[in-house]
Amino acid sequence: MLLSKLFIPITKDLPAEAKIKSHQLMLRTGLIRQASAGIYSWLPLGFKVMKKIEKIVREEQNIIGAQEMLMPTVQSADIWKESGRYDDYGEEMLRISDRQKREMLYGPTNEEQITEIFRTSVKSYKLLPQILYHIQWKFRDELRPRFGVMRCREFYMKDAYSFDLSEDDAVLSYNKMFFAYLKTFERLGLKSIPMKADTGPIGGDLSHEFIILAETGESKIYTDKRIFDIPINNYKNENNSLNQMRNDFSKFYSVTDEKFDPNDFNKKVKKNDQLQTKGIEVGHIFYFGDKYSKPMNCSVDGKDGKKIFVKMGSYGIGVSRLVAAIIEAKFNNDKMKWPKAVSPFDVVIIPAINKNDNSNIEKSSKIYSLLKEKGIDVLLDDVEENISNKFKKHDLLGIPYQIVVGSKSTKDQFEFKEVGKDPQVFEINKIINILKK
Ligand code: 5CA
Repeated sequence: MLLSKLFIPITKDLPAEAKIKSHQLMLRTGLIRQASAGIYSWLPLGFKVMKKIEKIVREEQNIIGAQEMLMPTVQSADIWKESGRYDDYGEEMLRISDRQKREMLYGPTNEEQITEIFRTSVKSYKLLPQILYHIQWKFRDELRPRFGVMRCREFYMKDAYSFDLSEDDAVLSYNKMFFAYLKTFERLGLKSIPMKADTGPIGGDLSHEFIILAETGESKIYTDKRIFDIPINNYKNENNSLNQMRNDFSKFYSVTDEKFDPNDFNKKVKKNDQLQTKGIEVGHIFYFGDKYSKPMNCSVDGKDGKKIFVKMGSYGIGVSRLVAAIIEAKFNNDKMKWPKAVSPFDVVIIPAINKNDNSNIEKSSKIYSLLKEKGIDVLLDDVEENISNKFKKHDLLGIPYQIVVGSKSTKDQFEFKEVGKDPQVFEINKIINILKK
């Protein structure tokens, strides 16, 4: 892609409400545009990053055997009346009525909808366990939408739902999801910590939030630092290993402020290992047994023919929130570096453009074609602008690799730089090998 053709409307004047770095940067680099309070359009660059995040989330769900489907955004109020949540959910729920005056709503989450699907589809224990998920827009009429897509009203979420015959089986599903979340966030270049959490309007008695550390985070967290050293790559998606993983994590104190008890913290964690800081909740998992299956009459025939209410859990990842969360985690000293897995481009070519000499731009065009041929997603900064402005712009855009075509380049050697590291001069084939890795 040529930068001169790319649709990135850079906004210089930032709205007063853009208080945190990620919100400011997402507006400045044209990732999003506000449509109305807490509702955003995703422009090409932001949409591209979000789709890459979504792909990784999807792959890790599929690995643990979760099956993708798609439920609608608009739901009937009837199922929410059955579960008892229609009134409980309060003003956060966007309620609508159709032309027949039927009560509808824009889904804030999908426990009721999936339970309705399950109860009319599955009658026998033989089909259990099941984990179903979708990646879909949600709407929550937040009292104070803020920080851009971090806490907005319309957001993109992966939500999964597990169905099991017994509580023991349900814990296995919970553990699989716990594992998938650790893997997902790791692939996104993030260090996530699972923390015991409250269940809020979703309900149930077992719950973990997955938090990434960031000063601007809304969640206060209290943890034992040693939890960072747990080698998550040692665990496998197999029951014993997953049990071991949960045991290992539960050895370390790690809670959000709702569950915080200072006496407990001081008793269980040595002063040197204590960490009190802030973080961003990027995922949240719940086990709630028959909280929905019972009132909604979602049961299967067990081995002995007796009816069993299925035991359920739900598991969310804030896909759109993650775009902002990654920026918060990776922005440092006015420089941005996207993790390679989700960067809007693999590499940017930055030629020093000289009005009287076309040679840099010609060399750049050649490398550009070559990289494209090799399947590398490359951006060429063909905008006529002085080189120091270009560098400033790319500090914000955060593409992880740069090829600088200027005084240090020869016919086939160019300055190659991984953001945050010193530049080196390499032959183009070596650059291609690094980018292909
Ligand atoms: N039904 C459960 C699990 S599927 C559920 O809805 N959980 S949740 O309320 O915790 O939301 C899941 C994830 O969505 C959160 O961890 C967060 O990353 C994201 N999220 C929640 N509310 C918002 C919001 N207002 N703006 C952006 N992302 C949000």
